[in-house]
Amino acid sequence: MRRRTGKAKVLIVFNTLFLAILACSSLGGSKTTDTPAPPPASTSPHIQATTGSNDRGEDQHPDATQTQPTGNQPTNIPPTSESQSQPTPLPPSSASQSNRATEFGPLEDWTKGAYIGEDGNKFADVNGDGMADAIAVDFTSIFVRLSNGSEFPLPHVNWTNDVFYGTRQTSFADVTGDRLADAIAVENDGLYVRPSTGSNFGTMANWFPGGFVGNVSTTFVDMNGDGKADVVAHDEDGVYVALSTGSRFGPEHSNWVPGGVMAKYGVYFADITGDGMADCIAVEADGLYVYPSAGAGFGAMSNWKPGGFAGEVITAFADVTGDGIADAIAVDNASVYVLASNGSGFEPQYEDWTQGAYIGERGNFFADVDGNGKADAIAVDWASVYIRRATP
Ligand SMILES: [Ca+2]
Ligand SMILES: [Ca+2]
Ligand SMILES: [Ca+2]
Ligand SMILES: [Ca+2]
Repeated sequence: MRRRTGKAKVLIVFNTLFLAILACSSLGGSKTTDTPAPPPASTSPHIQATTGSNDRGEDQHPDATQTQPTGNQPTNIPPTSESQSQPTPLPPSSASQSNRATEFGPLEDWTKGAYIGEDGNKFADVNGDGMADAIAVDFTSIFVRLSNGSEFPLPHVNWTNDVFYGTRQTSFADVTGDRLADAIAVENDGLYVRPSTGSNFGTMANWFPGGFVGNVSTTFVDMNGDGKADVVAHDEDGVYVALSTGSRFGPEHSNWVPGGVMAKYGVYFADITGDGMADCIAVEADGLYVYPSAGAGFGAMSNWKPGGFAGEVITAFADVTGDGIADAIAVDNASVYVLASNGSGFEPQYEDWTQGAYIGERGNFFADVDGNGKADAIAVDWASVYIRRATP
């Protein structure tokens, strides 16, 4: 990870030509992109082209709650359209789906129209009211539509009034510890942060001069439980962690998994033990291998789910049950399944929380948009942003 030679500056307006082209097709002050023919999937080939970096490796998407755009399936596919095409390690046949305490409720349209960021959509609570907001990262600015608990109403507000995105990735996490999610632009030469003021993203600072980027993924999550999101750079040979001081990362950092950990269905970082410190979960075909965080390193690894649990579309980790412990979520072509964590293991049975397909054309996300303490299921389509709330 870090080393890196890049010199790309976040604010450099590169690729003017491309931007100009984009300008024609988007913006207009309104995030109402008018649904062009989707060539979605990978958000930004043009961005990579400008980095001058060639060691991107297998970029996976970072946060459990922020996932890669998926495919071309419409949201809200009726339960009948199950496609069995892909192999999944998923739902162990023994499982049953009875007695759900919670599930994802009816489909709700929260934007009433297209809301798509040129460089992706993200969901994080940027104003600290406990409800995750809808963020559209454009190449010109970052726009926010605050949640009011039942929708993401207009207006969409420009929170940067300037170009701010990372050529490697743009993330949102509370790195300062005030419960407001901040904007982070990941560049090869640094981690640029603009802290949320509650109504915009403030002054930019480089929180890790020299750069700190994972070849596999770069994730911002609280690893030591102090309320400030730290940075995790996942490389083939290790999981490098640099803690947040509240005003920068590191500079000390260490490899929490010497020798490295890689997994067929991805490696994720989320607090599945419920102690406030994010753990490392390696999703393999034969299990969910958990490395519990001890604050300055991981404790002994163990397989929490022999038999495996992974999604055909994506696998994610978020607290959908509302007990403060992140749960495992598998988005399959046929349905969305939840495997709840009890803090020391996963429940024996997974549950079907949607009773039918629920796949966003531009990605599935899990975040608590209505502030009831349970992460909700978000599907970003070309036409709108849909929510199915974790209820009750
Ligand atoms: Ca909010
Ligand atoms: Ca921390
Ligand atoms: Ca939970
Ligand atoms: Ca919720």
